[in-house]
Amino acid sequence: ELAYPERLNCVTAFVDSHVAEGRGERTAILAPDGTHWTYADLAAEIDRIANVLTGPLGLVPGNRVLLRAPNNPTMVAAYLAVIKAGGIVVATMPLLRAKELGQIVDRAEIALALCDDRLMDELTKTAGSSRFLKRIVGFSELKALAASAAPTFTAIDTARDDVCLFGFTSGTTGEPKCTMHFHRDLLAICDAYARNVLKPTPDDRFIGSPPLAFTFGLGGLVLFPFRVGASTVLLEKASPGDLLPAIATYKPTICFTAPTAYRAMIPNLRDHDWRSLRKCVSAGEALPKATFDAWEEATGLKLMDGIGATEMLHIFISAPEEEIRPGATGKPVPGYEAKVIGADGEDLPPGKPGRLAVRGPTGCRYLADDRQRKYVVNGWNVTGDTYVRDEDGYFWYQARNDDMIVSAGYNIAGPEVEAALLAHPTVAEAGVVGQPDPERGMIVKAYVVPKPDVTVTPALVVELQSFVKNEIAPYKYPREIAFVPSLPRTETGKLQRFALRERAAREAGEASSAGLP
Ligand code: 3UK
Repeated sequence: ELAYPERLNCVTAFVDSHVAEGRGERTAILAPDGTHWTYADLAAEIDRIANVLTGPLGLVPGNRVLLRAPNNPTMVAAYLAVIKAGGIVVATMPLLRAKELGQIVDRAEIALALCDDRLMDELTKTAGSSRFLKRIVGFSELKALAASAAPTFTAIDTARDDVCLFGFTSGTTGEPKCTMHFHRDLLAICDAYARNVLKPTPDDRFIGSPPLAFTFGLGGLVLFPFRVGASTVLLEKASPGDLLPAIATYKPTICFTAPTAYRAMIPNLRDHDWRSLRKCVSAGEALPKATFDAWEEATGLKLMDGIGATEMLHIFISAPEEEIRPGATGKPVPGYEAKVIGADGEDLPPGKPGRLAVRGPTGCRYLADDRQRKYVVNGWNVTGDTYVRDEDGYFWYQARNDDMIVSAGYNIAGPEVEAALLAHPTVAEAGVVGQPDPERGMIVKAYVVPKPDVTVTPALVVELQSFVKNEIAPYKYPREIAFVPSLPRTETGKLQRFALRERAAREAGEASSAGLP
């Protein structure tokens, strides 16, 4: 059981404790702009900004503050300063446009925003049409104000159950949902998942790609390193092409990114020195076994898969390296329980696919949203994923519930067909959805990005089809395959299946050679 004191401001545990206990000179943050902040430097930055927030910017506890920036040191200092001052952080994805920012501002009733100067335009447009947003402070203005503020600030005496973070889901279906998390939740993900599964030490150095506005990135690039006094490398640009050179430069030991990014890095590993890495975490989407195998073959490292969700704050099913079962997501993180349930909420036995339900130290609290009753049922969080549990308690991902393809009466999980295709040497990426079909209801349609230098021919279509029939049950093979230069993805690295489904619906009925030259 995780027990935290009744009065708790989590920033004290993430930063101040290291300074107070003599670790102030250890490195906290490194960045390509030359930043090298010790924990003492970070603590002073946070405190100066907290003084600006509570002084000239008029923040009072409970106020929500929007943050908009790429992953950089000022973003992290501002993030923790808002929380230390008793405010609630609402971090936003850098690619969001004025309309989406406006939805967030209105839902969260945000009056103050702190924004990287390079990303001001869309936010300024939002402010023009919002009755809530009153003040946008650019990072350069914030730094100027902070430069003349005092470098010490006493943390606001919040309760462990005070909200400190609003996490917006990406909203692939309908409006984005706003989830609320407490001070203790930010510690709980470190003390459940990180301590028991990832097991970082103070000498670890973290790196990765997820935006800090995505709780996968917040945990992996800020909270997990800071909980143990380790260091983090913050990259504003972290595509697979940027990540490998950064790994060679900064020699990190732990990497956080999406399964597709690991896959994209494999062919280029030989050109960069990645050998400092000792642990690699994959989340956000299912990790295909072919990607796990290829990464292990190239590096000798086992990718650590883990399923997390904005609603749960971070990862709740995963496995320490020595317990990894390739192809499975893992077992419930210590402190969490998980089960597979049927249509009426009944527990299903091992081997039967059903909806995943979890409970533990973190959980879903939507801000004023009817969907709460759908996500949390009898105290269990129902994530919307279809899973199978095996006899040994490992959980095997099948699909998002709405990514199941029903074809001629069969239930086919798109990700399983993708995983089969990815095992073929010509396939770089694959996205599989249902395409409306007059006879079968749906047929399995695959969008395939071929590896560079692969010549796309009708024979390759046939070859991929028979390859899939050999890998998995033959009825699951893609009746149509279209070759595409890239697949649509969200800023969090997820395949945008709804976009592929729309495309497939448009292409329904066209020749099965769609996409061939
Ligand atoms: C899917 C996975 C299979 C799954 C997240 C780690 O992804 C995160 O949060 P989101 O709210 O999406 C949640 C949904 O994404 N998913 C995530 N990881 C996996 N599916 N295998 C996986 N390993 O559908 C889940 O319901 O964007 C991930 C940490 C924090 C996060 N917020």
